[in-house]
Amino acid sequence: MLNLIIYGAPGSGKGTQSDLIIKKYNLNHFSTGDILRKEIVDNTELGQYANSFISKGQLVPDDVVIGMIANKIDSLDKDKNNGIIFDGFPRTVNQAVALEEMLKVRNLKTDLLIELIVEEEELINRLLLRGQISGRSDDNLETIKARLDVYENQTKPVTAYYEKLGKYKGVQGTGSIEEIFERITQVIEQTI
Ligand code: B4P
Repeated sequence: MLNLIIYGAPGSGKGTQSDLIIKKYNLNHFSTGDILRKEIVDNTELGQYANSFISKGQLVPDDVVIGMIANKIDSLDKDKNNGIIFDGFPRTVNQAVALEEMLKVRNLKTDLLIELIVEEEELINRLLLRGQISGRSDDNLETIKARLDVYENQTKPVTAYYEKLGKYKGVQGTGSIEEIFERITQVIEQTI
C-alpha cells in the first residue's frame, strides 16, 4: 500500500504526473480539482458554490474539500486498494491535519509528499497555454496571479508540516514529462 501526496503550485504538473503514477503503481487517484470541475460541469449546487471561489483563484473552503476526500476514502473497496494519490489535496495545513486524522482512524497513513518544484514564470506560461484550450474559468492571467498568491500564503506551509513528519521530498518539476516522471519514480522506489 502506497499513499502519496502530489504537491505543487498551480500548473506544476500534479495532474499530468498523477496520470502516469497511477498507471505504474495501480493507485486510486483523488484529485480535488477534478472532482470540483465535474461538479461545475454538472451544474450541481456544490459546483456553483465551488465555482464562485475557483473562478476568482481562491480556495474552496476546507470543510467542503475535506468532506469530499473523506467520502472518496470511504467509497474504496478495502480489499482491492493498493493505495491512493492525493492530487491537489491538502492545500492548507488545516486540510493536512484533517487528512492525517481521517487516515489514522481508518488505520491508514500517508507515506510521502512529493513536491514538484517549478519557477513562477514557467507556471504562468504553462497555465496561459492551457487556458487557450481548457475553457477553465481560472486559466486567465488575473486569476493565475491570484492562485499563485494563494499558493504562497495558504498552501506553502503544508511542506513544513510534512517535513516535520519526515515525509517530504522535493523533485525538480521542469524538463520533459518523462524526465520528471523518472525523478518521481526514483523517489517512490526509495520509499517502498
Ligand atoms: P487543480 O485542479 O488542482 O489545478 P492545478 O493546480 O491548476 O493543476 P496541476 O498542477 O494539476 O496542473 P497540470 O498537471 O494540469 O485545482 C484547481 C482549483 O480548484 C484550485 O485553484 C482551487 O480553487 C480548487 N481546489 C482544488 N483542490 C482544492 C483544495 N484541496 N482546497 C481548496 N480548493 C481546491 O499542468 C498544468 C499545465 O502544464 C498543463 O497544461 C500541462 O499540460 C502542462 N505541463 C505539465 N507538465 C509539463 C511539463 N513538464 N512541461 C511543460 N508543460 C507541462
